[in-house]
Amino acid sequence: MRVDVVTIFPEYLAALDLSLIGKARTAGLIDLGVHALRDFTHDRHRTVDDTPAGGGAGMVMRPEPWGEALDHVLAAGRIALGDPAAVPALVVPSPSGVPFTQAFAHELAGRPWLAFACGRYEGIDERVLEDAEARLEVYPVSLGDYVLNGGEVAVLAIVEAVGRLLPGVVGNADSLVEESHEDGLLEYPVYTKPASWRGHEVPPVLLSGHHAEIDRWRREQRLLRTARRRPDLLERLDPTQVTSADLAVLAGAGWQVRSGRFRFVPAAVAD
Ligand code: JCZ
Repeated sequence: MRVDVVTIFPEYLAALDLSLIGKARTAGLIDLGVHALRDFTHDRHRTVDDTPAGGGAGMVMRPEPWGEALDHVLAAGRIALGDPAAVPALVVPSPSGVPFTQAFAHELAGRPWLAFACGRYEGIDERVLEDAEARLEVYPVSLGDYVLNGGEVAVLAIVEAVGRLLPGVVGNADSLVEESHEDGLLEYPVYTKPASWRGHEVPPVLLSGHHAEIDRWRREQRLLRTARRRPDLLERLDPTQVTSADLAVLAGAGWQVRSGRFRFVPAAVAD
């Protein structure tokens, strides 16, 4: 997969030299191009920002360097890929974007070419996205409902989430399937040795050697943890896709099926 990133802080992307993604690059599975936005300015001060039209706080990224940078990414990537008609998906991190999910990571992992535009300040002049839409698919994405200072940290997260899904990047295929967010439930808690530590015990069932019981216990932990921490995920779960044992576990935690969805039904209070 070809990945291009445009940023005013190319050093930020040095983290992609490390660990899993670094190995994927060394193995030739990911070809990363990092581009400094200021290289596409023409003034003495290499200016990338200006005051917002209509007034207001902060500064906005000027369109001209972005236009030239994206033109360059398109031309350089087509040469690198040896395909003069290739088109990248352009991902633009923004707190106003569509939520980034594991499903979207899978979708991006199926593409041969991703480009990322890292904004700073109050964001990028909207016309840059409008102009790009005429040539490529543009995806404004949000990592979550909190505000970062720029798109770089979001790009690190997205490239890691997508990169580890590429064939050959994560060694053990099972570790990709058995994960939170792959089937709508959170993962079960994990433990290692020693069996007793600071008075906290590994749950005895995990040391029992009864594989069927261990599987049952882990399933129950996933259901209860999801109900407690992420009720929004439970509400999206299809009740027809779970077992009657699952229904009993959830009912014990106050979750019942109403109109074909899981709903939390508080226990009636005696008077
Ligand atoms: C550019 N500020 C790009 C994305 N989920 C999320 N939170 N914050 C961002 C983000 C913030 C930014 C820019 C300037 C992304």
